[in-house]
Amino acid sequence: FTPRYLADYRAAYFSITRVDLTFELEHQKTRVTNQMHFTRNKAHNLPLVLDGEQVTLVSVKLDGEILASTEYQVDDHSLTLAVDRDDFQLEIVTEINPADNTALEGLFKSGDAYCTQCEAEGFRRISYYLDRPDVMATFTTKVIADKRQCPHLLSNGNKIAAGNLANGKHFVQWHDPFPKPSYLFALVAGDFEVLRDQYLTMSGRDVALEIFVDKGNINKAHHAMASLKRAMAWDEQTFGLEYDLDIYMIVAVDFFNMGAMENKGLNVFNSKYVLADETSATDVDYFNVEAVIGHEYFHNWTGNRVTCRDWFQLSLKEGLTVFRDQQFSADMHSAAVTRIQNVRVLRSQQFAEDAGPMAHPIRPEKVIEMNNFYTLTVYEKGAEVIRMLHTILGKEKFRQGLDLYFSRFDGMAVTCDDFINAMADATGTDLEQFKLWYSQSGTPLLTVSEYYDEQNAQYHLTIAQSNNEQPALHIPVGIELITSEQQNDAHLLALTKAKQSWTFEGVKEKPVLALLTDFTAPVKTNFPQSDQALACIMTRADDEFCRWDAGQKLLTTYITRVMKQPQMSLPDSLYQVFESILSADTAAAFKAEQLTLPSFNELVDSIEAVNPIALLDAIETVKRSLAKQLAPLFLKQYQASAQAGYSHDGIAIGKRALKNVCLSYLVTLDNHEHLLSQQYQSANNMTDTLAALSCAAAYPSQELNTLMADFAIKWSDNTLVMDKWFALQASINNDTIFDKLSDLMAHPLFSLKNPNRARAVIAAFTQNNPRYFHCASGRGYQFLIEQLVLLNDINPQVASRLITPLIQFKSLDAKRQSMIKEQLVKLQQHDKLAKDLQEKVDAALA
Ligand code: B3K
Ligand code: ZN
Repeated sequence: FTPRYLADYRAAYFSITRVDLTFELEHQKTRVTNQMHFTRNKAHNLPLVLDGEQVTLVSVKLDGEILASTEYQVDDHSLTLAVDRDDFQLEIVTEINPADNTALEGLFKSGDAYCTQCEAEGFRRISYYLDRPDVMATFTTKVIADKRQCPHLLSNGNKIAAGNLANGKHFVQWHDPFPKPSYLFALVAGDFEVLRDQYLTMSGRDVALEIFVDKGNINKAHHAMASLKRAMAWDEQTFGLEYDLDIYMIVAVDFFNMGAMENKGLNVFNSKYVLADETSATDVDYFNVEAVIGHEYFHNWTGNRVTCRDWFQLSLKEGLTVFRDQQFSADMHSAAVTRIQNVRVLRSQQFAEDAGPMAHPIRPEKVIEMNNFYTLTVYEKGAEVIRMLHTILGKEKFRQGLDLYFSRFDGMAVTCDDFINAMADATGTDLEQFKLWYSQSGTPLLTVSEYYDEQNAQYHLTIAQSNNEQPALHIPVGIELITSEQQNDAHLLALTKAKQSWTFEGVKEKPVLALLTDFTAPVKTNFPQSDQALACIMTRADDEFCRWDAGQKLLTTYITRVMKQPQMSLPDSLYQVFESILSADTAAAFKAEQLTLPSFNELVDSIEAVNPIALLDAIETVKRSLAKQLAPLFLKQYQASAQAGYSHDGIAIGKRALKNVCLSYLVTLDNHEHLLSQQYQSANNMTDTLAALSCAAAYPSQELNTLMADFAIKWSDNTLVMDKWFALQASINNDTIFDKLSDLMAHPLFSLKNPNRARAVIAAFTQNNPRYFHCASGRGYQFLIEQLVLLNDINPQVASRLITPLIQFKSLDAKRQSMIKEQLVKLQQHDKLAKDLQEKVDAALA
């Protein structure tokens, strides 16, 4: 497989201005008639080369004349045609097979419904096309299907015609007036229930809102609808951005490779991010539905109206849109808790990616399979880069920059540099050094040292940055100096050199430094602080992120020490810190975050030659010691957080989170299992039910199988809840797990063809069951490889996501590294390995 390079970008030799599509939908033989209007770009005499994969070519017409098969060439991935006209019409008819499309790219079936996924390069599996984001055309789409099977026929834009046809068929025709790349094309056909509503935009236009769900699910779509309306209002208020078509549709499907897709006017969603009601969805599910609905909606401006010139620029739309959805969530909920959760994701997953074999800058330079680059780096680190701009420029100037960006580039396909230049020009800021964030991979390390000069009342601070010898970045560093003064002294430092010092005058005593307020930059820090200093930050910093982070730092220190010295006892000061957290009068949601120990994934990366089992034992020991020492307090807090009825406001959600963290401590102690069955039996919502079951899976007892069986009977006909059941089963923490996994894979409700189900077992095992994934026999690694071999042939994109924990082995002990490599070599030799997995395995073994 040959890589593509950013440096090789060339503008397209032809443009497509208008596309007229007709789909005659049939289960195994769908016919696609694609009329395209082409113009030649500048003078050249190169042939037209269209992308096409896994399509059967039926016919080609040039300006109405049918072409003989000698007049063009077709291979596995393209159709080449020499044309001497500057302006011409091409009609290409292809046949495709949606029923057998298990890769879920292009046109496929989710149950009985037809749907599409074209990003990044799926349109070429529908028809021959210039399948690249800088080719933008207006689309008219006619969908023809059986009226009984598919009463709803949907595509992008506005409905312009509909009618009945012979043989029980009907058609609907759609027109999207906004020029768009093929990756934003969508078609859906099926039998759905529709939740309808409307939204009055800030300029007074009425927009019809429609959410399509499987029959029987309409009552689970209300939260999604309310979230959509909140997102629309938020984008108007925050960025002055209004929706532009007369209708906005969302379709929920069960078979989907990722979360959702922002197709113009017709979002297709994994049903997991649409459906929610209080009995079947957890608080986290509710949060995620709102966040993903927001994210896809925000793409209408950041992604659709202004799109990417080429796929290397993916972060242009994804980093910016993730930043926007994070801000939206922060405004709808606790800003501090939302930020803490963003940072946990970065530290537990993005940092590992950036240190692993697939590390890449947020604007990658070399790609083999584009789908491999929808990464935590492009999305989450990309969002951090936008956040740093927001921090450096401030809210108002950031808005001015964004306004200029839209007025300059509306309707265009542009680059990350175009974006930064607009921000620089609008605000008169030099962002040349800042641009380096787009071309460097790896997580910078800040090494901090301080010196207090009592005589001169001066505080000296020195920060050095390093990241694999790469040039210095512009890093905004928020700090607070805490002294006995009433007010803490807050600053935003601009770290632009490899090493830089600051002097603060009039500091009457040695301050305690709270570093990286609100986590102003996606960096690691090397700044050892005493337990006392950390305790001081935990109670006295104004910045809530720093208060939380100081606690995590303290815990990390002790977990790593216990790992090296399992017999050591924890100091009283640590217990005291926890005691004061538990007894403090802080918001429940924040307290729950403070009580949550740093996870295995957050820690594993920073320890060299780590034995994962020893690390897990250390986390467990610290947790159990805290639970033992403070049992009465945990129990009191647990009981005090119980709620009589169910409600879904922030306070209630926070209380549930706090209660369930306390539960997770209490169950580490002997004779507390009864709490689990009690909570399971009395729960009136999925959050509490699932919390009880997860604890039961983490500390399996006799009771576990009874609870799991009861749960399965109750929910057997709810797909999304059964995914939770499969995930719980895969995370059972005892050595029956490998038999369990075989049983799960053989379960009548299991299928590797359904990505949610495949992830529910495989990712749940590798992520939530690290003790057995990393078990010394290597069986965990072997299990994953066996599944990947099967998935490679079914759905390479899903396979490629699931391999992640196997390629990030750098910090593991030598024995495990060699077991993993041995498995990877086996996979590498598998014939017909899709390029998705090939790219990653080759990188890991390089
Ligand atoms: N843009 C899509 C992701 C497409 C992934 C293609 N493999 C969803 C999103 O980021 O909003
Ligand atoms: Zn996105």
